[in-house]
Order: sequence, then C-alpha cells, then structure tokens
Amino acid sequence: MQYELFHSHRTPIAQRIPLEQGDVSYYPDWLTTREADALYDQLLQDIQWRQDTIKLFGRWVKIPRLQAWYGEQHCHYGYSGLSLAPLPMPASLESIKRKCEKTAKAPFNCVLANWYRDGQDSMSFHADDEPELGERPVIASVTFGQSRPFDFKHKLSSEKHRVLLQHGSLLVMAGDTQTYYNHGVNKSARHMASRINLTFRYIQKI
Ligand SMILES: O=C(O)CCC(=O)C(=O)O
Ligand SMILES: [Mn+2]
Repeated sequence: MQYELFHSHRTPIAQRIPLEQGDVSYYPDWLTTREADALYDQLLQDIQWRQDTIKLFGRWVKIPRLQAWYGEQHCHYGYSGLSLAPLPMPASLESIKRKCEKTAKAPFNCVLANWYRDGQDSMSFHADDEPELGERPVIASVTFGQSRPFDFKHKLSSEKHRVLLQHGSLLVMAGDTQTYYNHGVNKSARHMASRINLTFRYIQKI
C-alpha cells in the first residue's frame, strides 16, 4: 500500500519569476510548516548522505555539500569524473515526488538530494542541461530548513534574478530555463543553519 504524507488538498499559490527567457514558478507555501518540519527530520534519516569527490582543473576535490542520488534503475547521474548509480527511493521521497508531479503536471523518476550543512556549503553556477534530461526539462526543487538565496544568471546577457527559497517551498523550472540561464547557491559569511534541497527530474529510458 502507498502511504501518503500529505492530507491537505489546498491548491498551492504560484509566483511567476520574471525571467525574460525562462519559465519558473515559485510556490512559497507548498507544504505546511508541520509537513516541512516532519519531512526535514525524516529526510536527514532516510537519505544515505555522502560527500563525493570530483575532478576540477586536474585535481580531486570534495564537493562543498553532501548529496545522494535516487531513482529508477536506468537513471544514471554524473559530472566531472563522478558517476552515481541510483538508489531506490524511500517512501518519503516517493511521496514528495507524487506531490511534485501533481503541481508541476509532469512526471519525475529521479532526484538529486543535497544537504548544505552551513553557510560554507554551496552549489556553483550550472544548468541542468544534460542530454539525458531531454530538451526543455521540467525540474522540481523542494527546500527544507534554512532559507538560502537561489540565483539565476543569464548565460549571454547581464540579466540576473534572486529568489529566497524558503522552508517547505517548491520551485519549478521549465521551458527554456536551462538553455538560457545558469543557477546556483552561493556560500554565505553569515550564520546559516542546515538546508536540504531535492531536485526531481525525469530521465528518459532509451
Ligand atoms: O540547492 C538548490 O536549491 C539547487 C540544487 C540544484 O541546482 C541541483 O541539484 O541541480
Ligand atoms: Mn541545478
């Protein structure tokens, strides 16, 4: 039997992020505070967190956060010399995945989990534009814990936009967003508590 974590059937309220060539919607109160608090604790336990090493300019370095990769067996994830085989999703991730599918109106079959332990943990600017994600991928990003600024930077122009991703929020990136923009989470000199982010994706089976 599938277990459901969510009992509220509210229609979440979307804010459109004003990117000239992107398609990004932000749902600040996607989860109730109670749901988000409970899931934060559950995910810290359920996820097999690891600190991976990547090759940067010829040197092996530890990435500045912990991560884990879950999904269907054919879903492989890799960059900069790192290759991750998918673990099967625990019930908590499956349940969040189904809720993302309802809001984003798109299917997902894998998720990258990131744990930013403090303000020194970060993710550098990148686009989720790997060929296995297909053209114009839909990516659903769910945040728990510390709010952190999430920055968009146009790949060719000087256009920039910042969104503060709060506890229990959902950000859906679709359309040409990955084609035209990079995104990232900067380090912060201020005190930052811990934050978990989940990015659900869909990898085609070929
Ligand atoms: O932590 C975040 O908000 C961003 C994560 C991200 O961009 C990714 O997993 O590709
Ligand atoms: Mn990303």
